[in-house]
This record gives sequence, C-alpha cells and structure tokens, in this order.
Amino acid sequence: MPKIVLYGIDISPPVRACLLTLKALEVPFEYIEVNLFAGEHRNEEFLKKNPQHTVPLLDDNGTYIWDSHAICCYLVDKYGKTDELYPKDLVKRAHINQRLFFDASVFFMSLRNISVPNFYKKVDKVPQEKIDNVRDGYVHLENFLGDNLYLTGNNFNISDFCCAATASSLPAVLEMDPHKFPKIKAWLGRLEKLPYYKEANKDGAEKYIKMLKNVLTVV
Ligand SMILES: N[C@@H](CCC(=O)N[C@@H](CS)C(=O)NCC(=O)O)C(=O)O
Repeated sequence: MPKIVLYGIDISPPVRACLLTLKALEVPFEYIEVNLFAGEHRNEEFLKKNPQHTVPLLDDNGTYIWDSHAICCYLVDKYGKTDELYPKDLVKRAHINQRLFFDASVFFMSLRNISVPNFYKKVDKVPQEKIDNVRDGYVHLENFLGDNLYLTGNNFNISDFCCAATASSLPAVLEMDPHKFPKIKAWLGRLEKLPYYKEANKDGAEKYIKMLKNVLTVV
C-alpha cells in the first residue's frame, strides 16, 4: 500500500470531507496538521506541493492533489473496494458531480467568502447579500434532497460528504432553521449515525462554529 498523507486542519470543511472519505474507504493514512493561522500553508515547502496554498492537500506517494472534491473522487477511484461512493455509471456520476461542483462553486464558497476575510483580515461586518447567498445554498440543498435519503438517491456517496461538511459548518454564519429545512436536518442526522462521522466531521464543525459565531455582525 503506498503512503498516503493528508495535509489539513480539522476546522476546515473541505478537509473534513476528505477525512470522511478516507474513513469510509478504510484507507490508512497519515494526517499532518497545517496551521493556517501561523501561515504554514504559505511556506516554501507547502507551496511547492500546492501553489494554490489551500488545504486539504493529498500526497499519494509523491502525487499531489488539492481541492477536496478532486481528492475524494481520486480516493474512491483508486482505493474503493467498490465504486459505491463514486459510481462509474455515467448518469449516476454526472448527478454526483453536479452536487460536488455545487459545493465547490456555490455552497462552500458562500461560507468561505465570509470566513476568509474574518480569519485573515479580522473583517467582522458581513453584508446581508453574503448571508442571503448562504440561505440560497440551504434552499438548493433542501430541494436537491427531494424525497431521497441522500443527495443523489438512497445511498450516500462523496457528494454527501462534501456538502455535509459545508452544511454542518454553515451555522457559524447562519443558523439552519429546522422548520424551513427539515430535509437537511434529517439528512445530517442520518450521516451522523456513521461510526466515523463524529471524529471526521462533527468535532471539527463544532470547533469551527465556536470560532466564528458571535464574532460577526450583519450589516
Ligand atoms: N475548493 C477548495 C477550497 C479549499 C479552501 O478554501 N481551504 C481553505 C481552508 S477551509 C484554505 O486552505 N485557506 C487558505 C488559503 O486559501 O490560503 C477545496 O474544496 O479544497
């Protein structure tokens, strides 16, 4: 088995999506913490591996991959005993990709656009439009769930991991009203039952929420 290293920090939703995937696949890996607040992601050594200076970063025996969505797809394709978490079937995969790209371009970005200015520039005033983007994301996710148990059907896959890592962190900036979004609440409840969910996602999400909540004022 080649040596797999995941670089990350557990407050990061994209890092937690990769932790969920690695745990689900039961792939052994080393986890190296990158202290973003100390700028470790911008040192020369890290930039050589990921010039975009983001975590998560995967080192699979010298092959470097960044962006959580790309990492999760790669891990299942390479190490999955089955393709359940990222099916090869063209239509199933296209539906999963849609949810992954939604997370990458809309859902997680609605959070990052608020958290990054706070973490690195101490911006604590958040324009209402940014909060509206978060609410729009919740609305889309609730609609995607429809009558299904999970995001693309009745089995979970990596799109559930990526979107759940974001959804469970978003209350840092906007509480998720369970009356407006009952399907999201029930879906997260289902994922919480996974034996590795607490360690891989819940604990980090709670830490993240504690860091940001009550720090921000909507203007
Ligand atoms: N689309 C990327 C986003 C990764 C990302 O924004 N990571 C944040 C932590 S949550 C980060 O590394 N920020 C430091 C930086 O961008 O310099 C992914 O899914 O991996």
